[in-house]
Amino acid sequence: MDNNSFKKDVFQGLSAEQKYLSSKYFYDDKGSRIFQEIMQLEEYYLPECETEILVQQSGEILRQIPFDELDVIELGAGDGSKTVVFLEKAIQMGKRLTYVPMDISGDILEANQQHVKERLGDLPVVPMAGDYFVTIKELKNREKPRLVLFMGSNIGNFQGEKSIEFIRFINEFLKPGDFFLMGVDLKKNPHVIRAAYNDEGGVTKRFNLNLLERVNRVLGGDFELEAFEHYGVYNPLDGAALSFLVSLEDQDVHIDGQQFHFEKYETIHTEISQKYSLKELDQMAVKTGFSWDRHFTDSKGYYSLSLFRK
Ligand code: AVJ
Repeated sequence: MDNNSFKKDVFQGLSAEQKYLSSKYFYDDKGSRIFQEIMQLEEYYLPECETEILVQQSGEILRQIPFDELDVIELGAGDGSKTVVFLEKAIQMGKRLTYVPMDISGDILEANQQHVKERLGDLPVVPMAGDYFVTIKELKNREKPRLVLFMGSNIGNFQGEKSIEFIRFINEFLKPGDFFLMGVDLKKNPHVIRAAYNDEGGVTKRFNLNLLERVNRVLGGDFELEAFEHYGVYNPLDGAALSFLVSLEDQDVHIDGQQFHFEKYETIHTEISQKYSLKELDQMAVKTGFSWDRHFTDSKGYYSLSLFRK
């Protein structure tokens, strides 16, 4: 991530009427490590649900996909530790795959390749580091049928129409008959969702505050971390879990010669984690140009792997 665009985004976000910082900046080395901790939390049910579906239903998902040979393209692949379960099943079923993991971080893609090598030996892997909006275009001329994976409920970070635009972008990349498999956190008991973003141990708080630390580290800011608090809410009316940082004092912060004023209890909006119902997902599939969809949910009904076909 280059510091100039980070700085530009931070200045823009902190100058807005309602201050905001983009959740994409959570994931520097430290933030990525804290996110690994979040994934181990009792309260943060998402990874466990997704793994349950992959372990128990990969075969059923793959039976919907009638290709013997295909490219499996994963956006934001991370270390691939969960995806191997799915890839392994596909190979067992006799499918000839090429796995194309994409991620911003080249380092994590190396870990990904290690994982895949250990578990799946000679599976052809074509890792692509960089912004997937850019790198995916390089695949346009490949002939084989496609399955695009977008796991981990990352779709939740897109606000409103942005999620529709994103899925349309995937749809435009696909050829008729191709598939898109997306991990989605579902609407459920609001207490359960609220707790997932307000863990007892304060890991989510550290994750959120790391954004300010990153501004201090990288842009030479002087945020006092003790003067800000984490606040997570879930609103059942629209299914949005929102995270904020709350200024506990009337204070000024300086970043590279620029001053930003915070009134007492003024907030910085840092993340949206949108939750969906299966009905809403059906509507999204239609809106984004898919003609068929099917949902694979965990035993609690907390989470869905939703398969869309063009
Ligand atoms: C990685 C975007 C799915 O929104 O649940 C976890 C990130 N934020 N705890 C989510 C996150 C706070 C996570 N996603």
